[in-house]
Amino acid sequence: MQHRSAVRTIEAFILEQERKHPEATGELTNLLYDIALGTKVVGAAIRRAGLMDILGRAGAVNIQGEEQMKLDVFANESMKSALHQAGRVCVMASEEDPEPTLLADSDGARYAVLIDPLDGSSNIDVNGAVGTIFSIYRRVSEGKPCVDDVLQTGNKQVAAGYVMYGSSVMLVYTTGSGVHGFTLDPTIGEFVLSHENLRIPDTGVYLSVNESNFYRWSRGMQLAVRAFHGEQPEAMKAKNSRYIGSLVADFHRNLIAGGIFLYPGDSKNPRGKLRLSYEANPMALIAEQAGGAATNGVDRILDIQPTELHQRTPLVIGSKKDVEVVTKTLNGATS
Ligand code: FDP
Repeated sequence: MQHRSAVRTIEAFILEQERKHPEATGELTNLLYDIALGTKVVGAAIRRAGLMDILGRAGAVNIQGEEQMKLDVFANESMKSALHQAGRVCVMASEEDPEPTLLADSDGARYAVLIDPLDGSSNIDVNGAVGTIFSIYRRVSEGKPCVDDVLQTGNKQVAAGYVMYGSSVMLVYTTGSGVHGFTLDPTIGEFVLSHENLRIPDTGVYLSVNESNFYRWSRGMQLAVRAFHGEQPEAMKAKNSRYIGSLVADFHRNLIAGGIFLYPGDSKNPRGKLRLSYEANPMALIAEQAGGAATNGVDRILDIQPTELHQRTPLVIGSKKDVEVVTKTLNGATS
């Protein structure tokens, strides 16, 4: 008699998926599991952060010129060590490090990983939701791993995901066949399948954007946001504004309930704020796999060739029809 457990752990689920691909070696499964383990360590530290002295700034300034916080450093080190141990990853790039880190150069190290170890870090001091984002590529280098391994277009990602440290800890990932969500059960310390095959509604109810930049946006972007405010109620119902200021948390809400997240370029920062390779690309793959869309306003995010590791990009991501409203409005405003 076949026994079916009510609880499906992330490990069991990934193995189940892998069995559908007889050619799979299990390496990717193990790598996803390494990442899940790293995020459990980060999540545990975040839960204790208010009690331990790790909330304050570490004093260092990261490559983006932002003050690095102690938790940023901790999260970066924890993820690196989780990825280093098993020798599956040849090179890792992180928001916190100016250059990619070489982890292994053996033939067994077939993957390159990019991470934003602690996204939304300005939320830490106020006990707000933060996240970890990851993106996995197949190594392209022969011989010594190099920067090309982490400078691939998003459409080459073999897997991508994020962990949100919120009221509960959730891991959401895709390997290119749907998007699945797991919630950490703290009593057993396992990520348990809670959201199988997530689909984002075609039209969303939420608008997530930092409106303090409104007067620095292009005319087209201002028009699109006014449309979402319900300026023409006969054409579009007004959306609810929700902005946490943490890409993972804002995106996650919109993925579940439907909505659009915008971080456009503006007169001060023409390329916006978010990073293409370890923020926009992984989220774009998840959005598309869930039936949504992601662009920089003109081009599909996943088709943009990165030229430098910490490159920024404007980001318009979420429910498909809402993303179309922005691209059409931007197009109309320039034509
Ligand atoms: P943070 O700087 O706090 O790490 O990745 C950058 C990011 O957060 C995103 O998570 C978030 O969506 C955005 O910046 C918030 O930027 P603003 O404060 O400019 O709105």
